[in-house]
Amino acid sequence: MHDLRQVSTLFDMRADFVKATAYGSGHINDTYCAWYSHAGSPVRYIHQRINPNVFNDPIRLMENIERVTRHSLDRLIAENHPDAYRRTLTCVPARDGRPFAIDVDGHFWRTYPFIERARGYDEIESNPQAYEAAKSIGAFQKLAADLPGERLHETIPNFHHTPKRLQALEAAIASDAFDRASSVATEIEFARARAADCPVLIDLIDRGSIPERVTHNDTKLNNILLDETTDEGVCVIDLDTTMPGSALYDFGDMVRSMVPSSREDDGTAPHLQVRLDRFESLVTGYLDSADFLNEAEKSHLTFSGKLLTLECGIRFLTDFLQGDVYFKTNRPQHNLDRCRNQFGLVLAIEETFFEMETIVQRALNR
Ligand code: ADP
Ligand code: GN1
Ligand code: MG
Repeated sequence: MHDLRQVSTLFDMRADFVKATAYGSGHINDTYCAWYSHAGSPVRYIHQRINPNVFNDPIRLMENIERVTRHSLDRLIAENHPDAYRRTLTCVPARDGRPFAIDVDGHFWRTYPFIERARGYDEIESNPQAYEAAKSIGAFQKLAADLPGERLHETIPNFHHTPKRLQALEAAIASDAFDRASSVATEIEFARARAADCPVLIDLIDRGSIPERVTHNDTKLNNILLDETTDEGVCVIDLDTTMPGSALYDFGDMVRSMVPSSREDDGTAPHLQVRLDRFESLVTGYLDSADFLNEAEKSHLTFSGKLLTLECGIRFLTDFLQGDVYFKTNRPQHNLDRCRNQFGLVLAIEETFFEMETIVQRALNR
């Protein structure tokens, strides 16, 4: 636990610090919810320590986030949105005016207003949630498409370069630093058997068939806050990986997190299934806002779900072999369970691929 009272002094809070607790279930950053008294009224903020093992250039990362969130806010205000500061993250400035602060240990921190009356879900509960979340991501991509200025920084280069993710797995198998490779022979075999899938999207991007867009790149359900009473999409959060990418990375990662019949870390899920009803809601919600997709993008929607799930499973397996250094874990085989779950979902998608395609076609032809 960091000294959050101390952290709070680094920002221009204009409110009295009361208390803070660790918050959320993100796998990457250290997130705290802090209560303040603002001229006597209770108000909450999020203080977040940026994970230095994952992001090696926090200044550029925050430059991206500052640009994207200002652009969203400007748009919302121009539209006279009554809820503008709840519909986008906004950076609370540090004492020196920058959108981040550095503590005595050299850690980078940022502060956001807490988005109230909204929730992020680790596990989906209903079809309207899939519809709303996906609609929010389509809208986010649309808004990001007219972000003025230079190309955003790549905060994690090759983040969704699936062949490189497979290479990283091979390197982890070769070094086998924790002597775990023999215990995961089945999972290694599963990944290797799908090597031919890995370059499909990257090749289409390289050939120019799929355009580069500004995308979020980490669109799992709990990174989209939904209104706690209506389920309406309220705010897209976790903007660390918002950078040049493919719309299909965002769509595929939503499939990964919203269609399975189990939690991401349930490694023993028997007969993990694709919930086709969830998938239909997801596709419909996404297409209702993402009205800019080209033919190559449209024809790879289902495939992107399979690929992003495979890629994520490969990343969990790699981290397991490397001694659990990237994703936060809270039990010894946590990453392995996550990997098994993702690979179970890949299989389920393979088995229902044609039904999923039919749903996509139906949604496109509405
Ligand atoms: P990580 O990169 O570790 O996933 P996130 O930015 O996603 O970090 O934050 C972790 C969790 O904290 C989110 O899933 C969400 O539940 C919560 N959270 C983050 N920012 C806010 C915010 N501004 N308002 C409310 N909840 C937030
Ligand atoms: C991480 O940060 P979080 O928990 O929202 C990861 C994603 C993975 C996801 C798997 C920066 O997302 O890429 O898909 O875990 N984020 C980063 O749950 O690596
Ligand atoms: Mg997150």
